[in-house]
Amino acid sequence: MSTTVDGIQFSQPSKYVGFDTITTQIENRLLKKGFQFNVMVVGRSGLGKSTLVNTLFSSKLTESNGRKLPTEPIEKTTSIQVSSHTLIENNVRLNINVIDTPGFGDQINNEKCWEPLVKYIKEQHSQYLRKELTAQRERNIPDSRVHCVLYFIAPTGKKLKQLDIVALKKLSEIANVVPVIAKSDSLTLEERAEFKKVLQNEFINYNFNIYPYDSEDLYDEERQLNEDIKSLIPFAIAGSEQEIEINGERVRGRKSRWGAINIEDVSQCEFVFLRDFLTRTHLQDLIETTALTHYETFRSKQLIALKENANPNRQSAPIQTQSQTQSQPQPPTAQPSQQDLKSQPSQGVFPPTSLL
Ligand SMILES: Nc1nc2c(ncn2[C@@H]2O[C@H](COP(=O)(O)OP(=O)(O)O)[C@@H](O)[C@H]2O)c(=O)[nH]1
Ligand SMILES: [Mg+2]
Repeated sequence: MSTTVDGIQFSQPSKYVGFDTITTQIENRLLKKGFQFNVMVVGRSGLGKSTLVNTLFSSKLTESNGRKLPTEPIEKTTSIQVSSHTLIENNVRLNINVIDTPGFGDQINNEKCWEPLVKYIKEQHSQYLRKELTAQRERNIPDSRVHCVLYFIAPTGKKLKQLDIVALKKLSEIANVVPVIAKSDSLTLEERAEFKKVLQNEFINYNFNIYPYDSEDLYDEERQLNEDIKSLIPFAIAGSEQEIEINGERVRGRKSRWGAINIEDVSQCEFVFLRDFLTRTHLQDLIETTALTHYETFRSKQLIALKENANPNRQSAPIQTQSQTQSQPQPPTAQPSQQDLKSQPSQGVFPPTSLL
């Protein structure tokens, strides 16, 4: 029996062929390979970044003791520390890289402390591109591209600081940024709702490109889910690696000045929304959007710039030097500026002429 829709003939084989197992075949192959998820945590020290990562994956992925005394030295610049872990749940292997950024926002002058983060993200794109362009490229190129930046905002109740404005702008141009209100248990529910409104307005005013993005490819229910998530962002979270007893039940929680809170109770804190968003509904989308949007943008800019450089008769303006670009901080704009575009090759991120 066959039917024709829009000129395409649909028919069912007269006996079972078995190609419907292709989804299982794909699944088996993916299971064998495992999944790679790279998450960067950004925010001043002591905002609970390490605690949250450990709480999210219910595992000790990183040391979460913060700086305990004011006398403890702080990092002189933003440093980057990557730790790798493999988690297994029902046969699914998830390799997680946690990219910690100690020292971010901890200096007296924090003007440029976002630069090492942007450089790191671009370097991972650049490394991937280099591997992709070699003649004998690997079948599975190791993926160190940053799939998600969790950006921790201090629970001040006030408008964004200059550092947050610039860092959020720069990071959201090149990666999936998910802002969170850190340690939200230090605010009352009313203060929290008010603060969230302030921040949502700030995001609109500064035109940040916050994940998840609108796309024409989404089904209606996916679009609705994204709308719901956008209304929650920035998630007001609290993390805890400890269990406490509330009403005779042992739950993951913390004792705060408002009493004890169960961080898995959505009426008290939005940790569960964040966890479901990152792991249960958008994990694959974060990975895919990094590859298909952020990396793709980087890749095409690099290849266009390379082509222009290779053509001595090109008409375009000369590429600017690093010192020129650094001395002119850019006002926040929605799209990467022309200057960003031209300046990338000169930042030494990607010198692959010899590879082509
Ligand atoms: N009140 C509160 N304290 C937290 C929270 N998360 C972490 N902490 C505490 O804050 C301190 C610093 O946490 P840590 O995760 O090391 O911060 P990091 O420097 O941002 O990685 C530790 O004493 C944590 O127990 C939270 O959500 N609420
Ligand atoms: Mg830490």
